[in-house]
Formats: sequence, C-alpha cells, structure tokens
Amino acid sequence: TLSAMTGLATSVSAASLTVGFSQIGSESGWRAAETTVTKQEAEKRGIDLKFADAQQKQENQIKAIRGFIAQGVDAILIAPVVATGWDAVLKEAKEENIPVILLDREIESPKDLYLTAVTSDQVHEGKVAGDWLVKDIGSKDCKVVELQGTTGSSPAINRKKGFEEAIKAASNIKIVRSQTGDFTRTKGKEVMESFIKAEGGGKDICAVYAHNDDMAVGAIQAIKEAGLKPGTDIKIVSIDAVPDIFQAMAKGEANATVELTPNMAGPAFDALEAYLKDKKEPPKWIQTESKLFTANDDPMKVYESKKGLGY
Ligand code: GYE
Repeated sequence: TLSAMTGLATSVSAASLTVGFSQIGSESGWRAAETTVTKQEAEKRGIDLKFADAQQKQENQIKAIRGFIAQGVDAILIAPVVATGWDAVLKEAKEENIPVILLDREIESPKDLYLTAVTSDQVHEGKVAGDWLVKDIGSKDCKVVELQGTTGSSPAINRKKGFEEAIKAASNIKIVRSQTGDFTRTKGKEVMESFIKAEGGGKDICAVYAHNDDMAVGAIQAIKEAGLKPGTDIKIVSIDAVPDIFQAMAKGEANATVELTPNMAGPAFDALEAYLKDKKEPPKWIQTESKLFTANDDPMKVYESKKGLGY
C-alpha cells in the first residue's frame, strides 16, 4: 500500500488492508453519497480502496472483480446492479480466499459465496411507502403510477412487492401503470410524461410511487410541465431521503420518503475487520434502518441535517 511505501503510519488495525470496491455507477443522488461515504470510511481506517465504476453494467462489474482477484486484494465490496448472474465470479473469489461483502443490493447466489450483505429491508421500504399512501388517501379512489428501479435489481423487485402488499387490502387504490425509470431523474421524467399522456393528461392520476427519490424528482418536473401540481393534484411517495426530496417537500411538491443511509461501508468494514482479525463470522445480513419522513417533518431542517453526509 501507499502508506507502507512511504512509511507513513495510518490506522493501526487496518494499515495494510487493500479492498476493491465494484460500484454500480452514478445513477442517483443516493449512489453518489454512498460512493463518497465509502471512500471516506476507507480513508478513516487506513484502508487502501481500489474503486471501479461499472457504469450500470454487470459485465463491467465482473471484469473489475476479476481484476481485484488478480491483484490479490484482501477483500471485495460489491454493489450488485442486478440480483442474478454472480455465481461464477464469486466462486473465483472464494477459491482465492478473498471475502466478498455485498453493499445495498441483494443477490440470488448461495449464501456461502459471500461473507455478508449490508442492505436495508427493501420489501419493508415498499410496505412503509404503501402504508403511508393507504392512510393518506383514506377511502377515495386512487390510481397510482409506479416508477420502478433498474429491472432485475433487488430494490426494484422488493420495493414493488412491499408496496403491493401494503395496498392489497385497499380496493380503492390501484396501480394502473408501472414501468422502469432505471433509478434516474431523466428516465423518471420521461416515463412520467408517457404516463401522463396515457392517463388523460395526468388528471386521472392520483399518486406516483417511485422506487427512488431521483425518479420522483423527474416525475415532479413532468407533472409541473403538464400544468398540474405535484404534491397536491398528484401525491408523490418515494424512497432514499436525499436532500433534494426535502426541498421538494418544503415547496409542497412531494409528500413522503423512506430514508436509506448512504453509510453501508461503515458496518461493512466493521464486519470485515472483525472477520480478518479474530475470524469472527458476521451474520449473513446486516440490516440498515428504514425511516418514514413526510412533509410534516420540517423538511428544511432535515435538508440541513443531510449536509456533510456525502450528498
Ligand atoms: O435506493 C437508489 C439507487 O441499491 C438500494 O440504488 C439502492 C438503490 C437506491 O440508485 O437510489
């Protein structure tokens, strides 16, 4: 490592750890914050972090992981873009005794192929969003349009499932359109424009459920351009709790979000250091918190409190 070469002392426990991080890309504000926080956490602990941006492609992630294995890193962090297709490369890492930790998304591979996964309960997030809508709408009829995350990703699959569970008993609430917006603002706006066209210029739409805040922000823009009021004419509920959604809430243009911490690396490095030092096996799932925020929660105060968290 650099610290070893220059003779500079860094952190005692992890001074010689080299960790590869295969990040998905930079599709959302939350993702950018996770990247920043991971780099900060590594630096704090004296970990030499090798960072690879896959630009949303699984094949780039697999290439990067093979590169990390060839370099002989001490461990690998992966934020897996989709849930399937990881078995082969994870077996290669296991054969070289390189522990792998998953960040923020789950996969369908056998659990012995990775050390642990640091994620939120994504079904629960969808459920919290759906429960909020059921309560907010009451007995009115409500047509919902859904902006899904990246097709085949665990948050898209699970957040859809949880929301559907929450609204199942409310026969007045129906999802009338559902399409992927790939977790991006641009796509969220584009897809929302097509939903508005298909649903009577938007007047028939009662609520947007977006699998992340960035797509919600794109949808808010599309609603405004269609001459409707987001937050009142059309309710907006999403997930992540990025600063921008609190600004939208403060303006009355968004209604609720479920918080997701960008600090997945902190718990991941804690587990890794304990494992490498004392052979302490972490649980297979390290769950982060999910908290609901609504427009009544003093959004500008929350906005301010998000400063310095990597966004
Ligand atoms: O909610 C979204 C992102 O994988 C849980 O990915 C994460 C999601 C996050 O880009 O904004």
